[in-house]
Amino acid sequence: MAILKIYETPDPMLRQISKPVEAVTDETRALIADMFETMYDAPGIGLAAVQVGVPIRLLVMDLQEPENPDDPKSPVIKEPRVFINPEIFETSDHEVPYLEGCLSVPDQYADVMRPDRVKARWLDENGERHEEELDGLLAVCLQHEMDHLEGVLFIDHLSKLKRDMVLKKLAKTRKERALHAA
Ligand code: GNR
Ligand code: NI
Repeated sequence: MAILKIYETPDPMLRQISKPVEAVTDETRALIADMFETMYDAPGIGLAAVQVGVPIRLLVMDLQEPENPDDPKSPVIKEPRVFINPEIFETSDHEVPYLEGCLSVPDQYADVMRPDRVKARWLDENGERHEEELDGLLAVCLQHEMDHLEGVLFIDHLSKLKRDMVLKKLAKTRKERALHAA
């Protein structure tokens, strides 16, 4: 297993359109294991393969929600999920805002509007088909990850003014980091 490099904006890798996974093999499963290790290390709740430089339609997710949301010391429930060649075939008409972040736009957060429920199908790490209606953070995260497969970042959903603000803050954070590291 290995922690992989996460590509960050404006790297052109993140603008690639990811290709369908033709067959779920041991090689796919090795990449999935590395992606989980990379995601937990970051830490993040989702990761698309293109974010680690492999533009294929594969993403992993683990919402890692606390058992008791009112008690920060309660154990987190780990629920790793794998989505291969995911498709959203129905979305609700009701959109809700969610404060999103992205490992490829580090430490920046902004409200993004998305449908609050989606029906999706996908394959898992064994090549088995799944079809489910998702809501809450799971629906938000799946849509965020599926955007990555199309070369889209959450900042692309913002107004130009807001996007430029986020990118300016990102540049500032990077400059400060470089100073601290020196
Ligand atoms: O870790 C992540 N948190 C998050 C929070 C709100 C909405 C989406 C996400 S996904 C993000 C990890 C990531 O960049 N996945 O592509
Ligand atoms: Ni992301």
